[in-house]
Amino acid sequence: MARPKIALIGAGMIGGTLAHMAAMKELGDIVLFDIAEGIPEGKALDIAESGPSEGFDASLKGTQDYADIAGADVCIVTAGVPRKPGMSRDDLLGINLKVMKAVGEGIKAHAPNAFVICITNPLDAMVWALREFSGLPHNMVCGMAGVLDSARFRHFLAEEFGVSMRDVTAFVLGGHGDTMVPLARYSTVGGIPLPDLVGMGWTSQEKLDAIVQRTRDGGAEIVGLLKTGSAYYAPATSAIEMAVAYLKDQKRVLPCAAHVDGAYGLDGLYVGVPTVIGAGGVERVIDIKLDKDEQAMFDKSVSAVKGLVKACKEIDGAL
Ligand code: TXD
Repeated sequence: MARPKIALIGAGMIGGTLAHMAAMKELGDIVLFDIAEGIPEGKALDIAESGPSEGFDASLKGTQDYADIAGADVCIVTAGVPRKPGMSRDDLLGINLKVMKAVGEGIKAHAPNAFVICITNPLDAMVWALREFSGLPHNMVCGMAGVLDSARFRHFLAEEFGVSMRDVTAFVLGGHGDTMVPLARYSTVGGIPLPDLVGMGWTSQEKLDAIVQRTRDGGAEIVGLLKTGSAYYAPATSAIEMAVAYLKDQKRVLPCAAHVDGAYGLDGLYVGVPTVIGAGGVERVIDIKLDKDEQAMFDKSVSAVKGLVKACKEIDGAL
């Protein structure tokens, strides 16, 4: 049986890390696409040259030609530009919307059967735009944010409790960014919900609130430290986890930006929700019951995402 084909659109910091991880895990043959000449070719060659020491069998190719992604099983999209000083949110939105148009059309023409994971920011709006431009079925296009946000939450909780992060589960809903909704009562240590752990004296409500806030600010914390870019190791790992769930039909329960139509009272909006990911792509959206406070936070997040989508529609009349 031929190896799966993984197309990485964007060969920057996350794209390069994705290629390295996918090769090390032998997920399949890898095509790195970028408009920047030499970058995808150089990264592909450099990673391929780590193969003999690492002992993986995977071919890597760098390209500027969408024809090379033909027949890809998975496409992970990181293409875009970051926000620079003096650039407004709408400036960024306009530029990355054009990028999504080019990428969406490339996928539509060459890899219409792929499972597509979008990472480009602003995430919830870009995944929506990518779906519109590619025309792929909604269940085959999703966005990576929740896995990363909940991984950050789990890491902070494991540190606070002095336990293995493997035994910490966490739930994060809503849009990626300031309005994300970490759900304490659905987050557990060995099955014990966080509010119970507060009651048991494992931590205080104040400390838990501070961890929730640190999770919301997780991306900014890394940007503040790196100064020249944003996080890439954990974002890449998170997307790989989703790609593996699809390729191996794992039926993993993972939070991601999925098309929600019916659940949560929404009629067709991409936003972060718990899902089941398997060979059918996003196979199911899990519609959990929210309490009043959680619902209020989720509503705020939903209206922020709706605002971004509306701004996209105003920028590109075709949408
Ligand atoms: O949780 C999340 N979703 C995120 C999102 C977490 C961290 C970072 N997140 C976003 O991912 C970030 O705000 C960016 O929008 C993307 C990619 O981050 P990365 O750090 O990899 O950005 P780079 O290094 O700037 O890489 C972007 C590449 C760069 O090589 C450009 O030349 C390329 O995208 N690019 C394109 N490739 C193909 N086609 C087009 N049109 C194009 N335009 C730029």
